[in-house]
Amino acid sequence: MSTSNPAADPTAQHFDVVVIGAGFSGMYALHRLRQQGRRVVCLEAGDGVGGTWFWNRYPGARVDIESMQYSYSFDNDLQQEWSWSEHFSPQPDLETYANHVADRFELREDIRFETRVNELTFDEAADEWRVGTAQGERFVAKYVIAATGSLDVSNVPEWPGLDSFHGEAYHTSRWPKGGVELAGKRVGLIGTGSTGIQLIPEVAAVADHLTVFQRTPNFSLPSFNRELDPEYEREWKADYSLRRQEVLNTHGAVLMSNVAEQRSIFDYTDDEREEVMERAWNARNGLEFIRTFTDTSTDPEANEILAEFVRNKIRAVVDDPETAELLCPKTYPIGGKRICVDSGYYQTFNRDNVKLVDVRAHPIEEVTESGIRTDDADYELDVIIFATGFDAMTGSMLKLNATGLDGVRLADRWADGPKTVFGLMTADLPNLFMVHGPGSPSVLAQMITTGEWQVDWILRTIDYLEDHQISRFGATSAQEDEWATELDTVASRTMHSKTDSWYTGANIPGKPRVLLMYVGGFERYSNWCTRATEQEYAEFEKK
Ligand code: N01
Repeated sequence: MSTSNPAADPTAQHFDVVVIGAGFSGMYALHRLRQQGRRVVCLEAGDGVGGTWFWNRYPGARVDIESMQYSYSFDNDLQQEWSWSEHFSPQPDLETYANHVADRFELREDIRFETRVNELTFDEAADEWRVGTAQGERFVAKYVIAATGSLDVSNVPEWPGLDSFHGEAYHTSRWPKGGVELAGKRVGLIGTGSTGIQLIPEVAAVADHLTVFQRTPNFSLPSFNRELDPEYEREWKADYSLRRQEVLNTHGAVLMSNVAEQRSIFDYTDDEREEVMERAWNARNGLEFIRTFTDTSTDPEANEILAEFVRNKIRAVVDDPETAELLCPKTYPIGGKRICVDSGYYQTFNRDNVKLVDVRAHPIEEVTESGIRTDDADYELDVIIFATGFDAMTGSMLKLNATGLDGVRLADRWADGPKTVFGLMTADLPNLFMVHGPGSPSVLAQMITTGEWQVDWILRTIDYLEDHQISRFGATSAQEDEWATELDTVASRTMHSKTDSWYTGANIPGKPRVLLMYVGGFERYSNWCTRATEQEYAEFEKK
């Protein structure tokens, strides 16, 4: 590989590739680049590996994809020897797994922990990136791979008085490693997304009192989490490699069980479809329930039938009818926002120590010294938990403060929403690759396996560039336009773009409203990327 010139910046540390982030994709990129003999360093802001599963350590944090699938596929010995304890892994198991992988492949020696990248500048004279960190270190590399995560930058709304609160306050994605003592305390929790829904039952079980501040209710399905069935594990391991391949030919990079009827909801009489929905509900397959019929994600009338079935499940669990109605989503289609899965969420509202507050009707006005003030009441609290989500998909990229060709800032290029090619590259920032970037399937496909796939695409591309002695490689605006057209084409078939959520940036005031991920399915996505490789990157700019 043509390496960078140390004489140009003698105090900087020089590498072929800088990988940003030691989550699952960053760790895999590091491993493969080392195998290829590249000089590589991985810069990680945290003091441990695992990315999302390092930061989000709140009680109840758990993945909603089954453990046998939500794991690395790149090493057969690893996948045969590793055993998961639960069907859906909790955060501690995922963090343990990430640490095991880091140790097994001796990754730590090339990871710089507690090193947050806060500046990326492309040096046009040398065709290499200058990388600065908050700790004052400087790195230089021809290539940068940003494996910075889709959900990394926490969102805490700017309520007046935030700093005045005398109690403890935590955002769920920065939960202290030692845990938080909640016993005997009055806790207020804001937010009822996937995170809040997982955390609320755990808090209610230990706190003296829990007040849940809900603005928009979510559809949540029971996870039916359980110990991993050894027979099921044996079946998977017997043909793991084949199944991993099959996964890549599916929409969400997940193999589904066979409960889905794969027919229109209107093919059934009212009674028949109740029976089909009941069977799918009881099949204990978590998120799969939403795929029971072919048309509920595209036809509003079909969607409403499924939504009402789920609302009736909520009404059947929650004792107080007023609370039950508040918990029933009625303003958007089921599946428009990301579906949640839970362990006892709705049951929690039958407890005497839990109160649901509707902050749509009575918005939070300020945080006070002693709690939260809405427009009609004061809530005295010892602890406030912000389960208020993330500046998703673009937040972590923009935090890198990247500047590309002709001094163009990424923040300016993306001022009206991100523009990318396959979510892997963006014009004017050559030699910079993203994993799970905006415009890729990211959170809509199983992220470990598709992260491996994207890293493989990037590494194949780097091989090509080195073999052909190309020093500068970048996407063009014309390609971005073409990809934007494809993004719009597939988006128009779903309800995501019509629903306000973090998928569309609608959760962050002032953020452009754009559907941030590719909803055409992983198989279709990977065909686009593979075609580009087969055509020897004909549309990309090369120098
Ligand atoms: O974040 P969210 P999350 N006033 O943005 C509320 C993944 N994940 O951390 O809907 C009052 O979904 C906001 O209300 P509203 C998964 O992909 C996965 O929960 O904007 N409330 C909402 O209720 C998930 O989708 C897993 O009206 C305010 C909540 O805060 C993604 O992470 C587990 C407010 C934020 O919900 C994000 O989930 C956990 C305000 N000003 C997370 N601002 C699993 O694998 C925000 N809210 C299972």
